[in-house]
Amino acid sequence: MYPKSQKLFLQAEKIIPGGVNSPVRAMKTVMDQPIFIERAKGSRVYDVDGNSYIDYVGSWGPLIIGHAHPQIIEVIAKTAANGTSFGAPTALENEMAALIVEALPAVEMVRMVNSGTEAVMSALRVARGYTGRSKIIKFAGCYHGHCDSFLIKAGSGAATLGCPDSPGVTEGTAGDTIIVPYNDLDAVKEALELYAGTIAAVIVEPIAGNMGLVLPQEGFLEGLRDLTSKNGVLLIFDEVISGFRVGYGGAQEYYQIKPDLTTLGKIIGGGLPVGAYGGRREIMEQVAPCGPVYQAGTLSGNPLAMAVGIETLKILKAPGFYEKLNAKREKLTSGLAKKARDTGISIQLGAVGSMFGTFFNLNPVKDFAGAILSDSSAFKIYFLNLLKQGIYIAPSQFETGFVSAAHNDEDIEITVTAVGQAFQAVSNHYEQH
Ligand code: KE4
Repeated sequence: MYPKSQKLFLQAEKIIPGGVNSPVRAMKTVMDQPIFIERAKGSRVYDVDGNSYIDYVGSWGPLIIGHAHPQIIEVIAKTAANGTSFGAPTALENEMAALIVEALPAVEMVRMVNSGTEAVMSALRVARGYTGRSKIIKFAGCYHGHCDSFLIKAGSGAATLGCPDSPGVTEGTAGDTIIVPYNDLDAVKEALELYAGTIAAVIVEPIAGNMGLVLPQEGFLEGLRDLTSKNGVLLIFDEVISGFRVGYGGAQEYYQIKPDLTTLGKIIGGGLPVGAYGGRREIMEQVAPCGPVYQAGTLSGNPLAMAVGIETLKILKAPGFYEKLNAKREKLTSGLAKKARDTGISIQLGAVGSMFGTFFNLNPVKDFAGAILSDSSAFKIYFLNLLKQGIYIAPSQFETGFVSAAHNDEDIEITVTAVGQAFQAVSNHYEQH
């Protein structure tokens, strides 16, 4: 099935750790070797062996308008013709900053960086600099990039590979990170009391997309906002996934909560390397050269990423964009739910905006402890069966699926049919064992 991918992987393994430039791409828990993608267009990706797939990974979220969108290709060519990076301010950065500030209710000032990790790492430093406090509360199963302070009970690739706590993170660093279960306000309250006066911030994925898809329970986010305000602790919404995904105003508009700081990535770069962090003016004015908290980057706000991000946001801003996109996802997930009922498979199906997730689990999943009880062998059968049918979902139970504007009715119908067969394969597996 994948001889050319296999050959490329053997070469890659010799000179790139694990043969990949990001662990979760290794597909380690579901395949002997990853598939190498050659190209993509619209809702489809094509591997080096000529196989075509309807894509629900979307490069882990950025490709909300689909692959190789004509307007994106055009703006890259036009911008590149004027040079790729100057290390000096450009008008494009003003335009991107203005779009973000206008879109996100809680962001008065924003700094561009080059990845989600860099955005979160910088937001943490500002929070510590602004409050003069060291500790941070994060939620088990949430993933905030690979900065040391967050590689503790982390989700996504860290959870997939079973190393939610990474070697190389020092005791001192780990000691400043307090872990509590997602959706557990009592645990947050207890931690705030126990470490009163030492906590700089609580960071949360307002929609958890890195332990599979886990939605905030009624009152959870409001409770976080209330508890942090009462304790002089900053609330950081990590919207690297949810920003411009669940709506043009992200999760903070969707749930009507105003965090103190917001981190962004993925969609705002439209597939080019980008990240951003922003929030209340009095906090962001602490950032150098305006204030004393240092943060810098050679390629931060580079013209290509800005131009692609701006073009992407212009497309997202069009009236009716999200209604149309979310209706596609609704059609998909109602089809999946029906197939699960028809097959008698017990799945927990989560969905919000154009995000969706399936746990092979008898019980609703509200936190990481629940997510890891899901049946990973069933997920492997499901993933492989779908891949063979030309449907590409994230190769990990601890990720989220994304529908793009490029997915059409036929894609959704093909996918629902394929999922029915994949559920049947899982059901057959259960019957035989
Ligand atoms: P990056 O440094 O990978 O651009 O962003 C880190 C990050 C921060 N916050 C959230 C909520 C994130 O989901 C991420 C990165 N997401 C993963 C997939 N869920 C990236 C995929 C990968 O690691 O290859």
